[in-house]
Amino acid sequence: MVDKVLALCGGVGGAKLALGLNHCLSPDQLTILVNTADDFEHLGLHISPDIDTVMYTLAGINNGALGWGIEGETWHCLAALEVFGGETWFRLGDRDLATHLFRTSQLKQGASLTDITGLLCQGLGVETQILPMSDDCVRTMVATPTGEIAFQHYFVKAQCQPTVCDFHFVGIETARPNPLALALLNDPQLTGIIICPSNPYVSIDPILALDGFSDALKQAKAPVVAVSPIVGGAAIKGPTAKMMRELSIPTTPTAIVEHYQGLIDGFIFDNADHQYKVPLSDMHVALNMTNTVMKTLEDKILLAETALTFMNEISGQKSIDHKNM
Ligand code: FO1
Repeated sequence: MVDKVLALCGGVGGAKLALGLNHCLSPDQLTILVNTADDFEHLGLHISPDIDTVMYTLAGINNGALGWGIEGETWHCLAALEVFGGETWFRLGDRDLATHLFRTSQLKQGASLTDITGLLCQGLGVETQILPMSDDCVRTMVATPTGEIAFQHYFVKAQCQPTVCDFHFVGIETARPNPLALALLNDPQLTGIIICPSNPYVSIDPILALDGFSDALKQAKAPVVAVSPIVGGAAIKGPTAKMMRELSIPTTPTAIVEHYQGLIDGFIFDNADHQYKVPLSDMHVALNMTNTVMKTLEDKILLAETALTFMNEISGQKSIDHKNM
């Protein structure tokens, strides 16, 4: 029996599982807490890439080919900007621009990112609650051998080419976690927390690094289940595996469990990584091996169902452990 679920999520990979969960759960059962450390100000606009990817995915209008932005997008504004020699390395589509214009104008009028995201979701017909990890400003900086660069400059402008030495989340010391997410972690009706297969280092870590969030996660009575973003030594999408190699972290599911050690109760990894079953079984987390590659909607729903069933299976054990603490 599932009451309420909190999913922690970044952009593209995480949004796929979020869509599967959205099919399995009703809007009052699912809350998606999204990384906002990728946010940045561009051409005077506040862009929240991961929130937009999750929001467009749940609204059924995401651009499947690009992985971000809106399906059937036009680029007239970008083309006109190019004529003036304006910055076009970060491609803002015509329809997508409306999201950023609305968000930016609302922020200027004093609304919170949480409330604005709620209004955007309402406009797009998304009933599930999508929450920014914080209403305060946190920005990922990427340390490279030639100095620190802002995340979107690394990811989009430099196409993830620079070698990664470290990450630094500017503003993390003072940013407060979203109070609605903290309240949910304490809600007796919370059945489980799912860490989507997003990049652990730049999508999930900023959420976990928010003041008090990891402690609240550890104290939650509901089990925490993570889905591996690594399959067969590679990441399905994005630079996770490249980052791991550059940080001298093995691109294995065991390295992902080590990263989340002390926080997670269960771990879902791919059939392709069956050779890690033995080392993983020594790591004090419940294990579930399945297909985690989400190509079709059916794959997303199946993985979501597997995660929810697995979460229920281990929730009994966690409540016994809590009583004995
Ligand atoms: N990603 C790109 O690779 N190139 C782009 O031009 C680009 C534009 C863009 C515009 C709005 C938006 O919400 C996201 C956009 N993204 C683009 C995706 C995004 O920057 C990254 O995928 C995430 O930050 C990583 O999670």
